[in-house]
Amino acid sequence: MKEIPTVLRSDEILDKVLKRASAVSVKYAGSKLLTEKNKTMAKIDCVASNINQIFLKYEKHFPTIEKLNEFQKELLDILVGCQQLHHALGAIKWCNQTVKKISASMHLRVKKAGNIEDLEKIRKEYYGRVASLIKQIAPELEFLNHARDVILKIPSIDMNLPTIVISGFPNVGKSTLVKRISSAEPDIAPYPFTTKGLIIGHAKFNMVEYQFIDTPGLLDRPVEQRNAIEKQAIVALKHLADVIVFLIDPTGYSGTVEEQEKLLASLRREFGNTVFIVVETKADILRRKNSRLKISAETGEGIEKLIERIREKFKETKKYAQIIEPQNA
Ligand SMILES: Nc1nc2c(ncn2[C@@H]2O[C@H](COP(=O)(O)OP(=O)(O)OP(=O)(O)O)[C@@H](O)[C@H]2O)c(=O)[nH]1
Ligand SMILES: [Mg+2]
Repeated sequence: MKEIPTVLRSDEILDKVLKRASAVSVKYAGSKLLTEKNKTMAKIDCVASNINQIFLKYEKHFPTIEKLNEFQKELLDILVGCQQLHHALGAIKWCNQTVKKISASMHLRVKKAGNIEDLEKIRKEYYGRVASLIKQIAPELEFLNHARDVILKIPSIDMNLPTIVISGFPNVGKSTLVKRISSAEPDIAPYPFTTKGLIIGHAKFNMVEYQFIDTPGLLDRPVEQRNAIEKQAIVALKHLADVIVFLIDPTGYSGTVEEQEKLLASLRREFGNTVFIVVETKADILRRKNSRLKISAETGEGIEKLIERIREKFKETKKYAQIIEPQNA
């Protein structure tokens, strides 16, 4: 998603616009009263136009929810909440319009003012009303700044590339595999739930670029019990995966094989139309006797075969037909 400017706090906005307004000066207009009237109006305009500028920038740079694809929408909803985002953007729009209306009505009062004291009163009243409006949306501004930080961390995903999503229980070695196979640089650690978001890497095999997605580990539990971290993995499986590589760690370091098999079965039910490759990992520690592909992401054993399998299996996907595989692939 695109660049978003830092969202200022309400006190920062007030500071900024009032400082600018205090620096406003006008030419002598023939009388002191007229000059002061022009100055007051210029200050009001300065505050209103600076607020407008700041808020329009936010409105423009935050993603428009309706324009996002299903993956982005669902991910944004998990990470920040689409409704809250919509509400916060609505609040700044409302604030901006209200400032404009107040400014226009103050203009009329300035025109009618009969002396300099009245002008001073009008200016103070205007600043007070603007300040209370901006303070009123302080929670929304804070929320937007938090949303900005989250949105900027969302990796950019090319929906047209062949996409392989790596899934499995926590700690089975998903990140180690994605790091070995692609350009991604995920954190790897000997404990579960190290990966907390989606991490993208790329790799080219036979001139075709593939996109690999490292996901947070999943436990075998119903959707309603899944936390926001796990839900991101589900969104990737649902919207991005052409091929799902499901890792099973047979060593017992990542939960029992039975639990992992149950998760696999439930994902197969949920994503029945997606091609699965089931791989047993950590083969350098334990190699069971079965027909599944065995790899060690640690030593590199079996990785070439896995790449072969991914390329083969990708040919079974809908996206394959849309992508021109070189004749010699
Ligand atoms: N011996 C051995 N250790 C491995 C292998 N793959 C990963 N590990 C180790 O297993 C631990 C977990 O690896 P990660 O790649 O972080 O596992 P993950 O599945 O991404 O874990 P989460 O992000 O927490 O879900 C680390 O200590 C890795 O070094 C492997 O093939 N062999
Ligand atoms: Mg990981």
